[in-house]
Order: sequence, then structure tokens, then C-alpha cells
Amino acid sequence: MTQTSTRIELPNPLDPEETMSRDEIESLQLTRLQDTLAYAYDRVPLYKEKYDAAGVHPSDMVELADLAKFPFTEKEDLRKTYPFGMFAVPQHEVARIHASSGTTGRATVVGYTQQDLDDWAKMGARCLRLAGVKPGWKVHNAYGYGLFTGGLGAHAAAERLGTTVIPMSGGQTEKQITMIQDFEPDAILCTPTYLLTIGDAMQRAGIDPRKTSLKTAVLGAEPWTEEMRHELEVMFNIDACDIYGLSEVMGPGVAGESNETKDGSHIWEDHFRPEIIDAFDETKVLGDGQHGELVFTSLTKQALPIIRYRTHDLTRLLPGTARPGHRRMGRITGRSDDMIILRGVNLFPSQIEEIALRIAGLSPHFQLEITRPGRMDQLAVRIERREDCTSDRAEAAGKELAAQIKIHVGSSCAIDVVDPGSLARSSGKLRRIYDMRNKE
Ligand code: DLL
Repeated sequence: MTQTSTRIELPNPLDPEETMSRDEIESLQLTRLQDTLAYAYDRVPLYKEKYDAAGVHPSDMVELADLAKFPFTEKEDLRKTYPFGMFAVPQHEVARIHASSGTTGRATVVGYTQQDLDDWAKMGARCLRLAGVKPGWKVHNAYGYGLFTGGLGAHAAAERLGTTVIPMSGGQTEKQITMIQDFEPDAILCTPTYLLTIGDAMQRAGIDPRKTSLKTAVLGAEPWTEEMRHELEVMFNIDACDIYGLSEVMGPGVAGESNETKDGSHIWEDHFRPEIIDAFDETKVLGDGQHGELVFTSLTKQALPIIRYRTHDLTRLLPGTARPGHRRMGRITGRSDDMIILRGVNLFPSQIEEIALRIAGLSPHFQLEITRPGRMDQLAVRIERREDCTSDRAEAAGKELAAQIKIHVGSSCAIDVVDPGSLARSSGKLRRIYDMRNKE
């Protein structure tokens, strides 16, 4: 039998909910919200306590705006009830557990019934399809497998779409490169900074990242900018799309971006009701287009229904485009708990990324260190020069960066332009902020 390399285009229909109108989605949301609130109230003691204390009852949910009457859920609630206190089903109905380590405090533990896993895979598959991944493609999954939702979440999504999954997990960068060269995947799933790490390592090994088989990257788990998208698309000659999610709400696949519009991730609003609240006054729910903190309520989750969960992610809601019934989220500019307050000026790492990548000679590899030598906070930006940038030019680029940060952010900082390869690389979420203020 002769083998043919011709690829057959497999059918790839959309889920019916993906094409619902805004009105249809909102009416579905209302009934699902009523059910979820009653379900959580009946099954999770913490929700009952909170609602009773706030004087609200699930029957108060009459129209969508009534959601604002219900109390928020915080990461702290999951920690207080560690490990399984917020689960709404008996343990034998929990098909899987994940946990997020977080940087401080106890892990938060999340659970899924078989139905939850099925919905998660379905939404993940929607995201991959929207990003241009096709059934029959080979997909290299470099999100970390294990308690982190990235690896297994993206894996199930790729399987559901009908791709051939390569479950590489994160790390072992040399091996990642070998697998990419030998298995010739069409798409890669990983964090944006890890794709950068892989690209750098390829270049150092004399391999041109533009010549790999990769066509698409679906990137998430950490904030990234349009400038970083451009950097990665040029570096690999690929399309790079966003995928968003968080373990407390589900995992990767809460929202995903279209490769045709590249204008932010569509939230699957048949399963989640998003809200934006004022980051400084949580009692104010903001309208579409206004920047604030993203809050999610699950509409179908069984093991861990989550009501008005404060993500601390800062963004805004925009009308749907590629999937008109589902709203998009703008880029996440940062997390409220990642915000550096420097002598009264608010600063996010993504602002530095945006500014640095517009300056020739500077790479996307940087770290921010905050110290307080006297009574004043000081910010130092350590950033690698690009390989082709000489030390003289690097000095000028550093001065330019300081000047641009002063103009756009409003604070002065010390810049240290360092040699390529001298800063730590990530194989997952990259830590950019080193706050030494309380460590001195
Ligand atoms: O990071 C889930 C995930 C895995 C998403 C793989 C996408 C791809 P957690 O570890 O619980 O879950 O971290 C959730 O990561 O609240 C955001 O602050 C950040 N985050 C996730 N996706 C994005 C994104 C996973 N596309 C936290 N853009 C969230 C910006 C993101 N930040």
C-alpha cells in the first residue's frame, strides 16, 4: 500500500451554543444562574452561610442584574475550606482533582465530575478550533501536566477536537526541540514565555524557528502583550492566539481567541457569566468597555459551582466578533495583586514588556526588582540585550527604556541591560517581579 501525505479535511462543526444570539445566550444564562445559585445554596454550607448573612436567597435572582446582590467568592474561601469543603457532590462523584500552588498560602483545590470534565474538554476544543487548530493536526502540548490544570486541560481539549496529541509537558527544552523537529507538530500549546524560551534555545542551537512545521501556537496562563504576540509570530512564522482560564473557574478554555480576528478571547458565556467590577470599589459593577476586575459565575459546574469568583485579573468586556453571541475580554493588563505601587504610581509588568519591545536592541527577557533602600521604593529593570545588539548600543537602548518608562508610566527607574541568556527562563508561568521590600 502506498502512503499519501495528502491531508483530508475532517468535518469540524461548531457547537450549537457557539452560534447563539446574544438574546438566546442571556436567556440561557438567567435560567442557568437560577439553577446554579439554588444548587450551591443547597449543597455548599459556605454559600448558605454567606447568603443568609447577606440576606439574599437564590429566589431573588429574577433578572441578570440581580446577580450583583450576591456575595463574592474569594480564593480565601477555598483556602478556608481546604481541601474539599466547597465541593457540592460526594467524593465518589468527583472524577478528578486539580490544585493551584499559588505563590503564597495553601494550595487551592478544585474538583470535577465526569460531566464537568466533558464540558471542560468541549470548551477547550472550541478554543483550539477558534485559534485555527484543525482535527487531524499534530499538537505538541508543553503545558505542565500534573496538578496544574494547563497540561491535562489542554490535552483533553486537543483530543476532543480530534487532533493527535503529543503530551510533552513543560521543561526539558532540548527534548522539546527534538520532538518538534522529529514529530513535526502543526500546533504548540504552552505559555508565551516558554515559547520564547524554546525559540531562543533553537536559535542558540543553530535551528531556525521559522523553518519548523509549526503553524499555530495557543498561548496562555500568564499575561502577554500584542508586542509579545508580534515577537513570537515573527520568530516562528506562526499565528499566535490567546487562551484564558483559571483553575477555580475551570482551567484553560474559559475563553479563547480567533486566529482570524486576533482581538481578544471569547468567553464561553453559555457556561460562565462574566462581570467587571470596579477594582477599587467592589460594589460597582461596570458596563462593557470599562476596565476593572473580572468576576466569574459558573453556570453548569457540578463538583465546584463558583459564584461571583474574584479573579483579580484586570481587563474589560467587549462585544463578540468571531462568535457574536459571546463577549470577548480585552487583554489582561495585569492582576490587581501583581500591581507594583511605586511611589504612588501603579505599574504592571505588561507595561514594561510593551515599552521594551518597541525599542530596537532590547529582548523580551526582563525582571523587575523593587527595593526600599531608604524610605523610597526603587524599581530596577534588568533586561537582556538582543544577540545582535552591541554593548554600546545596549547602553543607549537602556537609556531610551528609562526615558520611555518615565513618559508612559511616570516613574523613574534604574535599568541594567544584561547579556543574552543571563536571566532565568520559564518552562511555565514566568516570575517577573522580585519584590525585596520586606526582605531587607
Ligand atoms: O493558568 C489555566 C491556564 C492554563 C490558562 C493554560 C491558559 C492556558 P491558574 O494556574 O489557576 O490557571 O492561573 C490562573 O493565570 O487568573 C490569570 O491571572 C492568568 N492567566 C491565565 N490565562 C491567561 C491569559 C491557568 N491568557 C491565572 N492571559 C489567571 C493573561 C492569564 N493571564
